[in-house]
Amino acid sequence: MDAAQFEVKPYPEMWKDLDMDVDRFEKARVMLGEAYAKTYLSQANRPAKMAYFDAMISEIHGGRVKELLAAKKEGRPVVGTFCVYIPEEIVIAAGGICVGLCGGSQGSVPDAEKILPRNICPMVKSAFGFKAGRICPYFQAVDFVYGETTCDAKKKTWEILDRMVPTYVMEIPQMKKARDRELWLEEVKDFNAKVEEVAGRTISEADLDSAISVMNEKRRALQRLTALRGANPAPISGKDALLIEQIAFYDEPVRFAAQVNELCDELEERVQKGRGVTEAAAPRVMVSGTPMALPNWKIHNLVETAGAVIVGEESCIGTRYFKDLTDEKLSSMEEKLAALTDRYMKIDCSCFTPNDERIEQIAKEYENSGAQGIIHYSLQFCHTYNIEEIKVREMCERENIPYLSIESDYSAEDIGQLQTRIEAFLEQIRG
Ligand code: BJ8
Repeated sequence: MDAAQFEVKPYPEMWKDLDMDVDRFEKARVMLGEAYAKTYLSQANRPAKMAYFDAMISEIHGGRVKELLAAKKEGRPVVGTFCVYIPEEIVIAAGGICVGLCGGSQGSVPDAEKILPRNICPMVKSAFGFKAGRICPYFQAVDFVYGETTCDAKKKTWEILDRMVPTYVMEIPQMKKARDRELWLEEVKDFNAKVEEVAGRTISEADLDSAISVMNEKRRALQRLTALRGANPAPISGKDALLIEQIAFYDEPVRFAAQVNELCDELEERVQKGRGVTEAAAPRVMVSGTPMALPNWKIHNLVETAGAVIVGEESCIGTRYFKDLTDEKLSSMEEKLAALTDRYMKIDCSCFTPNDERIEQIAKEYENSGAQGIIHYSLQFCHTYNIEEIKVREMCERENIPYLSIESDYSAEDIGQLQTRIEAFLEQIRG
């Protein structure tokens, strides 16, 4: 797609109907389009099949929102999410849609800071600000928001967010003992009941079977993409892969999986021909840490502008979302809900203690990706990832893995300093 022609399409009438601040949102739309064209469409040698994902961004404020509104008209529930602990299969089984709400932009942070404390995670502030400022069509369209008891910033924000949009909170335990699993299973059952209530229908075993297979298919497609990034030279940029991982949270899952698989077919061909987005000698970096919600492309942009390629994201907008599948060969509803619980319990978020499986997972992904160094990325004020960083660093020291730790927010203030640190890190890898 031509960068000069690219725009995020406007839908002012629909935004007005959704009670949005249309004038403000119009400015955000233009800015997003410009940032996208500059960050994405300027890349050389992109796979042709990225065209679908460019179109998804072009239609982010319209086409997909229309689909959500049409679903709502049919009485299908639309659930806004912020965390990969939501058992999406249950929503899909009820004919509903899960949509990951944006939380990766500095633009909505001042709206949040009028209400919330300033010294909390930028992702929480950004997401909350989108609702407070009425500048996100998805937030305006959802039936309810799914919240969870992971970190303190999120769980206390739900109480305030609930004043603006119904917010359902699922209790996620902080440990993974047998009694925690029991509690978790009960919570999954409660969520099932909540979704049935909103949908006005009962979820059958067949509904759940088909939803589990839809989500497994989607996760398999993303696993395939990750595996292909292990080739040298990398057949796709880290920026493009991150974009796909971000779009995974709001696109229709069957269509999305088909598009990722088509892209993977193209990437397989590239790998066979030894064709990459950079030369084989370019430093290969893996990123690990907190999620990078749309449109947070800060670290990927800096690293790849400096001549390296990112080959993996150990993150919730990354492998933590799709590394585990759900067992499909179970007969009763009880067993299926238990299988879902077991699948979600494998997610290794730093909100758990202990969480050593995440350190093992990072080492495994590092090896599989053929990376030559790890950047640990933590959002400012995220205590759990910031403290768990100690164990990631120790593992890297033990294994002699070049390592850089970055703590950042969404502002542009630290760009110069980050650029210098990233360049020095890449020099270390090159050396
Ligand atoms: S499963 S990582 S999506 S909780 S970065 S808001 S933890 S202060 S996002 Fe997360 Fe679920 Fe865990 Fe994943 Fe809080 Fe930290 Fe902010 Fe975070």
